[in-house]
Amino acid sequence: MAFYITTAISYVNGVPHLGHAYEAIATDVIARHRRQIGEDVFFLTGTDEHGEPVADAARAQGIEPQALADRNSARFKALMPQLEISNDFFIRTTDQQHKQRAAEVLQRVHDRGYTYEGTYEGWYCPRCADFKVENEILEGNRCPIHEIVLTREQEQNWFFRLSAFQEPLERLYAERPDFVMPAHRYNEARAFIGSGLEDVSLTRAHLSWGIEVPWDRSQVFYVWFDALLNYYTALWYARPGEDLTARYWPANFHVIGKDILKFHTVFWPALLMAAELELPRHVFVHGFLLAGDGRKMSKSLGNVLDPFEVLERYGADALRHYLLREVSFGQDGPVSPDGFQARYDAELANEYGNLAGRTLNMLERYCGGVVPEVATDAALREEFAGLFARVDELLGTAELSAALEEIWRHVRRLNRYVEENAPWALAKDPGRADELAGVLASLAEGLRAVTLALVPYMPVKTAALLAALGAGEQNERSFASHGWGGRVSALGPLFPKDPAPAA
Ligand code: ME8
Repeated sequence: MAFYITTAISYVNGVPHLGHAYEAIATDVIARHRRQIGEDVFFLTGTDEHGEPVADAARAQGIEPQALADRNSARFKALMPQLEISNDFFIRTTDQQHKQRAAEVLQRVHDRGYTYEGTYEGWYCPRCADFKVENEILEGNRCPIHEIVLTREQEQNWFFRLSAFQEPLERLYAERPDFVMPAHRYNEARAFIGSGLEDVSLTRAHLSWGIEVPWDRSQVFYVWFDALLNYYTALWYARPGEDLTARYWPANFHVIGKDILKFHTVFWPALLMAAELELPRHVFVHGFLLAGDGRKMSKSLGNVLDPFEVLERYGADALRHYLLREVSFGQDGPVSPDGFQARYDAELANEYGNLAGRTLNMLERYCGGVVPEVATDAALREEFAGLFARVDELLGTAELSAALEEIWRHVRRLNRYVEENAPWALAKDPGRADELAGVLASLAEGLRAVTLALVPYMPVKTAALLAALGAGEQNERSFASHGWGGRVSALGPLFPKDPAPAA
């Protein structure tokens, strides 16, 4: 089964920050989970390189927009392997093929009568590259996101007949209550549509940094239409010599932040309808990571927390775990170095790391380094019975934190199982050797099960642990009734306390 998932594509007027990392990580967890259950996944991410914000930032630095885009796009691209992101392609909207394909789609929208020439006048935020409607504007004519003063803009350009899609969009929302998730974002999008759609400007006359409008060379496309189409154009050229569109279109999941809801839940489906293309199955809207000061973390507010420091010292898995554990996915939530440290120590070093360490040690010490091939504990098996089904169900609706909580409950259960059964005491009594073998087979199997469930979240450490457990080939997503006889090998602390920075 094909499964196509995307992140938003990042603006290259700035450099990557924790919010970008968060979105990529969350999307990656879903992609890895789908691969794990055997689906044919295509995972897209990339950079959004045209438009006013990039042109302005380049001008301020005295360089060409293309030079700025090249430099910053490379930083976003380099971040992906550092975060262990398993994207299949990295699109840049300055790619020649994207420009060609996007222009073709927009030409079709024009040919089908959904554009017209007009004069646009409104309050404009150059950072958002967006005109603001009256009820969004803050006091003193300021942008609700960037808090900078908006400018009054007027120009002749081409309009997209968004209003023609009022009824089709209302029908879409009535028929598909899971089109936008979570539910409060669906309600927000539906309310926006319900308040009445106005046509929107599709092109820009005063800007040259963009995709040329094929039927009017004096204009370039408004960056949002160019950017949204990345989800479609990428499939056409991501794999040289092969067009993946039929295989993966439409997208199953677009993962985006709440500030770009309107574009993805209103403009995007309308644009696809205008171009006669199939609509995505779901748009998942996540919240914002907030800085200590409680505001959105963003480059323009200058309160960015650097993910690179955490990565350098603790590695990608620890960051991935922290972000998805700390902030309930779909909500806003604060993140901080102290919060990271507390969770790292309590959950990774103590709970999971210790469980792994002592299980491996006891297998070595009491079982000659082999997972006993005996029956596992029936009661524990019962408690693990629903784990994978529940994780699959939660991840199916992008409830990443809830699924992780479900897994973590089982990690804690295994630590209690160790305490309850005290294998070190059993080992002192030769008459209880069978009991000891059963306990350690159960622990090994429990550890294998939670670790397999954690693979999408922590791909590096889980691979190392599964290998050390001699369970590298044991991909069965269930709690087996027997130990598998794997040969255990030594593994240093999975999550060492106070690790030294990587060399
Ligand atoms: O919006 N917490 O690009 P972008 C969580 N180019 N997510 C955050 C965040 C934070 N503090 N800050 C930003 C754009 N994001 C457009 C998208 S898609 C066709 C074009 C999220 O670089 C933000 O919500 O400003 C968005 O989903 C993504 O990072 C890229 O933001």
